Amino acid sequence: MKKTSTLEERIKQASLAPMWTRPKMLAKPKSKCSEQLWSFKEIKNLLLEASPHITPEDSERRVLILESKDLPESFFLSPTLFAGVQLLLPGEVAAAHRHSQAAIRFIFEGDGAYASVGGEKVSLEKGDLLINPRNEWHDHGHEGKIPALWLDVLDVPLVDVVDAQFREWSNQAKQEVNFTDGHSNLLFSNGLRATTGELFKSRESTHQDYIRKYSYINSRRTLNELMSSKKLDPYKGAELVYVDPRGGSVLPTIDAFLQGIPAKFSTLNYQSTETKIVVVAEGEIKIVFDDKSYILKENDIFLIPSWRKYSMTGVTDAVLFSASNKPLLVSTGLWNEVKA
Ligand code: 1HN
Repeated sequence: MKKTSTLEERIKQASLAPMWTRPKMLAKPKSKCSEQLWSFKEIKNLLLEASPHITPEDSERRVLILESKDLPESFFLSPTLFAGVQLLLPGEVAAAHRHSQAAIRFIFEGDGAYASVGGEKVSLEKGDLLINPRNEWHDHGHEGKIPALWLDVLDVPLVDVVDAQFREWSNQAKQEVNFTDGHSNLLFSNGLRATTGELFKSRESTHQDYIRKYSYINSRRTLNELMSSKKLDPYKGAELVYVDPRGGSVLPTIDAFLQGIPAKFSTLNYQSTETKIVVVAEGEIKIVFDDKSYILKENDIFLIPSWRKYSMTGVTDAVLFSASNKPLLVSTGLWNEVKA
């Protein structure tokens, strides 16, 4: 006799799922990843050990991925961000390609390295921030003497989840240099903005002009000026956001910040829906949660997940670089913060 299937089985066979068995929605965010600290020294040593075996030709790039311990095998830092540390040795070239994932890079060390982004060749020094919009050609090279290391932050997981990956290799390892270092900075400086040329195009168009590099020397001068005003914010100390001079964040999905925390200054408790990756550019800080605290030394990297309440204290005078998915939250109405 034919066994009649249960209601549950027939629902499943019809490619349906009963919502009445689904976990209830969360009352507040509970991040899929917890906070996490990476030691720069450890990453650098592992990359140097790997370097004789892995060349930039073998791998797309010589990168150690900062993979959240809560997202094993995902290759992701968080549900929307990818982060990795890249090593390029003197004389090496990381060949030109482009893709629909957008990137920023923050330089740890390695004077003499350069990046060509959208035809402009920019030199890289400690603390510089590099912008690599979606679908923009880029290659890296190194004409200096010491290994170059930088942090890559990309919106890879987001591009993955919306099924919008595109990638292309160039037939030339190094792209033609059309503009020398400083071209894009000059076009946007002195309180002027071009109305002719490429600059008037919308940020969605490719091969537009934008600032390739925010040099640390300049950003640090602005931060000094803000800190010398002695009006520190109780939740942030002194903070600057890097902006696209045409308006808004440096990338549609990623914001970047530079923050000063003086020695012994403690910020008040703060939480928000952004997921933030923090790098200590100078000095040493302590990050305190209600159940744990962490000490971060120069170049160390830290992940602050959504809705985790924290405060920061300068162990010494400290400067922090950070990047977050805030623009994504703001543009979708999901930005939320609590100053407690
Ligand atoms: C990429 O193109 C680079 O160009 C670095 O240096 C890291 C991670 C995922 C996807 C593309 C680079 C990357 C990447």
